[in-house]
Amino acid sequence: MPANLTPEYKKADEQYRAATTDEERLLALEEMLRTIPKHKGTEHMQADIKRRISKLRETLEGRAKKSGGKQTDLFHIPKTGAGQVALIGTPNSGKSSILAALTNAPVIVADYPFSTDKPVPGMAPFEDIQIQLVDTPPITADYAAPGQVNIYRGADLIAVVIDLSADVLEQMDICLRYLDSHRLILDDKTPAFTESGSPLGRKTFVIATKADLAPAGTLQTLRELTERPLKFVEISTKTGHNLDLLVRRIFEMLDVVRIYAKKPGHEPDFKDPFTLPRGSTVIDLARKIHRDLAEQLKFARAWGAAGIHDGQNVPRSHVLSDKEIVELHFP
Ligand SMILES: Nc1nc2c(ncn2[C@@H]2O[C@H](COP(=O)(O)OP(=O)(O)O)[C@@H](O)[C@H]2O)c(=O)[nH]1
Ligand SMILES: [Mg+2]
Repeated sequence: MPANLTPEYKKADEQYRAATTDEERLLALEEMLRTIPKHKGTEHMQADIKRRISKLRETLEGRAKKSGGKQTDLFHIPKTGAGQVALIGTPNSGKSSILAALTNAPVIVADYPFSTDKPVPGMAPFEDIQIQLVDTPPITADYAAPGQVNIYRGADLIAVVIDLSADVLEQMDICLRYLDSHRLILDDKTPAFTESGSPLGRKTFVIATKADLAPAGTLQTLRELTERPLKFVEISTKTGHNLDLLVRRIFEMLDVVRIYAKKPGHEPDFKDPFTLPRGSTVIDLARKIHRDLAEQLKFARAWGAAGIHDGQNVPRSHVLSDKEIVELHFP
């Protein structure tokens, strides 16, 4: 290797060697391409990385076609609801108990380690929407199921589950190391996207659980000694402490808006709101509701948005706010 390679490049190169799936290999290669010093001396290497990237892309696309779009990967959980939150934690940290407390998912809660061997999704209700939580196999300092990283790559939000009655610093270290080694933590040190636009990190927060068993001051110590600017929510699934707050915080972190669609001449549909990323506009909503018709949208009216009168006409570029009612008019 030429001596002038940067630490970032070397890190990406290590990630490439440590990768366990082709998706991860692709991400690492893209990162290598992004970080390699661009000069004459590395031209061969750049060309080689590009060649490997296009070969991997072909393999992955071929695989996707073969499976007819159907997902056969055990570690891919199709998204439903307003957002997907994947849990991560060491054995017995209390992950399955969180799903058992908030969803109807058939999880096994047990006081022996490794009782969860594949991801299990469940839906947690929040007001008038559902949020998808995914229980996962535990990770340890030197083991995670091969392919498990795909759960986290596919999720909107990652929840690090820490058992407040056990060694909190060790658990935190194991989880953050794992997420870091896969470049899954979103902070100002990690770029959000690879050169070709694949998102790298995921928003991450901490569920500090078993508060009923925690020695006083444990959460405080954990907060102070965690060098990342992570949000913490303290709960107990045993007593129900802060379970409602947890779901609310998750909703806030998902950063989506709920929109009640209304057909002209009808009442709004309050039962089944559409959810879109905050910042979405009227035309984004139209695309979500009527993929083929969206571009023909004539006009829209909105109720309950800041700065407009109820029922006022709004342009395609109107930015939607949470709980707004929108009526779309097509020719
Ligand atoms: N006291 C108490 N025990 C809990 C709590 N959450 C989980 N547990 C217990 O911790 C053990 C491991 O929980 P489990 O959810 O299976 O952990 P997982 O391995 O991370 O899925 C079980 O015996 C649970 O009953 C809690 O909030 N308080
Ligand atoms: Mg479990």
